Amino acid sequence: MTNRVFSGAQPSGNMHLGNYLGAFRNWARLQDDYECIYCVVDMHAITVWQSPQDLINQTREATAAYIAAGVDPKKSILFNQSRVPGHAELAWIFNCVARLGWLNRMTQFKDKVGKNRENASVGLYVYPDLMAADILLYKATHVPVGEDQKQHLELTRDIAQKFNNDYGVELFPLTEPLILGEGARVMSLRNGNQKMSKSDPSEYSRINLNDDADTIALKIRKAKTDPEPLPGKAADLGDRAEAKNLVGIYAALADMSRDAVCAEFEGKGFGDFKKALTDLAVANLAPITEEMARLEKDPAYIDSVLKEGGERANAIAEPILSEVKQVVGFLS
Ligand code: AQP
Repeated sequence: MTNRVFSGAQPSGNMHLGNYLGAFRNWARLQDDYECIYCVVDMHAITVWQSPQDLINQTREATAAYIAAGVDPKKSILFNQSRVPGHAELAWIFNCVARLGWLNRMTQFKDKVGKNRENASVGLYVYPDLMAADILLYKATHVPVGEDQKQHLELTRDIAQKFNNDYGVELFPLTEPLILGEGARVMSLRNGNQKMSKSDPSEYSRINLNDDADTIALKIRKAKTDPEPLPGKAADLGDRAEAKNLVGIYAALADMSRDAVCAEFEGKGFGDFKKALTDLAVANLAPITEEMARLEKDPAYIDSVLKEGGERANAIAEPILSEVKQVVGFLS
């Protein structure tokens, strides 16, 4: 079987450092070893309200972020989800395979809706079924995911297994997670126990991929820390959540281990460390920000990338979906 990677991000605005270190940068690195399909998951984005014009702009912004981070639309397939109808069709079949009890256990849904469950969209609740369809529509063998998406990937495997068992086939693979590098989970700059997120109302919680150098410097300067100096070993950071997060970000940006970062800054306070982190973040992000701005000035190019990617994705998806429909017993 081809080693095929599928991954995606929602075009819900504010692409940030967590998306870059936890996803986009890794996607670019996988292109030499896997056949890669990268999707801007606009159908997932509308599980919470998006104004149509914002959705269009954010879809282009997400595409620009993927390319600026190194995803090559010639090498990989890059498209927006709604272009390939198979995602919705397979998701419906999976809605009939997944059990309510499985979805009730999804922690991301609970975290996102909080006490407002009755008012959440049904789409948000069945989001993991659509994610399973995204992956299995291409029989992807590997999915690079942040820690936060591990539970959804397990559900994808459960759905694949139940489908195969129910129909007595070996149609879907049991997709493996690829959790890569030090950037697996970037936390909020305001609260080291919460992940950095597009939807956090505080701009100071995240570094956006379109922040300029001064904004990055300001956000890092304001990042929550503690008065203790850095220890020589990462394990001795103990439960200092914010300190751990900044050390983790430094390690990911410099491609070093957390231990190596601690060894370099042992005994120094956060004043010095934050200056070094700012220089490193600006050096890494400035070329990406610049490339995103250049690409966003050329929406016709972005749209042509998505169109061509959609055609290539559809060519893989169609025969797989036909096979599924035949197995299920749909006449065509
Ligand atoms: N903080 C993070 N650290 C590491 N990886 C992260 N990812 C997101 N946040 C972090 C990874 O980025 C990819 C795309 O994520 P997404 O945009 O589809 O959805 P999300 O995980 O729900 O991201 P946000 O920022 O938290 O969005 P909102 O606020 O809209 O829910 C995924 O691979 C994800 O792991």
